[in-house]
Amino acid sequence: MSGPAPRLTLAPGLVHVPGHLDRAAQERLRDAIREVVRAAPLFVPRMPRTGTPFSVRMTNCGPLGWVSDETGYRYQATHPETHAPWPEIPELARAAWDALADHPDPPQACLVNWYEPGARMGLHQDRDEADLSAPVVSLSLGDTAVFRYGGTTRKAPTRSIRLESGDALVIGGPSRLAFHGIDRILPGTSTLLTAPGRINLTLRRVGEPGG
Ligand code: MD3
Ligand code: FE
Repeated sequence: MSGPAPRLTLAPGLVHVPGHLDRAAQERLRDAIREVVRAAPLFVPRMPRTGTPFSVRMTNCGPLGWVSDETGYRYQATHPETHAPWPEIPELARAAWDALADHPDPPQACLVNWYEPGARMGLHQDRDEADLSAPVVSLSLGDTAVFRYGGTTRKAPTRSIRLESGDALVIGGPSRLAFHGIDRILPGTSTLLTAPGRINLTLRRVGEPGG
C-alpha cells in the first residue's frame, strides 16, 4: 500500500498533490467522464461580447455547471444545448473533494475541460463563484499540461509547473483569486486516453457561503 501522496505548497493556499489518483483510479475516473460526456455532450464556450470560441471544449456535472456565451459567464442547472440537467458528479471526483478540500459542504459544480493538442487557456481569474471562501479542487487526466500561475494582479510575476495525469491541485485561501492558465499540452506524455489530449476537472462551491 502506498500512503497519501505528498503535498507541495506552490504559494500560500495553492497545493500540488502529484499522483493523488493512481493508475486504476485514473482509468475509473476516465470511464466515468466518458459517461458524463455521453449524457452532457462537450460544447464550445464563447467569449462574452465578442463570441470568440474557446480552444478548450467543456461540459459539466453536478447541480450547477459553468457556461459562457456572447451574453456572459454564469452557472446554470442545465446544459446550454440539450437543456437537460447536468449528470451527477462521479463518485471518485467527489471522493477527491472529500480528501482534499477540507470543506464541510459538497461540491456544487464540476467543470470538465477537454484539451486537444494545441488547446490552451489564457491567464485568468476564477471569480464567478459567490463563495470564494471554499477552495477549488482540480484533477488532471491524460497528457501533461504546462500550468501557469501568478499573483492576484495580471502583472504579478508568474511561474509554471507541469500537471500530470493523476495530479490534483487544491486552490484556496490567498490563491483563490490568483491569475492562472494552461500554456500548452504535451502530446504523447500519457497513455490514459485513446486520443492525445487532456481532461481537467474542477470541483467548486458556487453559491453564497452557508447557502
Ligand atoms: C488557480 N482550468 O477551469 S485547473 C478553469 O487545467 C481552469 O483546465 C485549468 O483554470 C485547467 O477555470 C486549471 C487548476 C486551477 C483551477 C482554478 C484556480 C487553478 C486555479 C483558481 C484560482 C487559482
Ligand atoms: Fe480557472
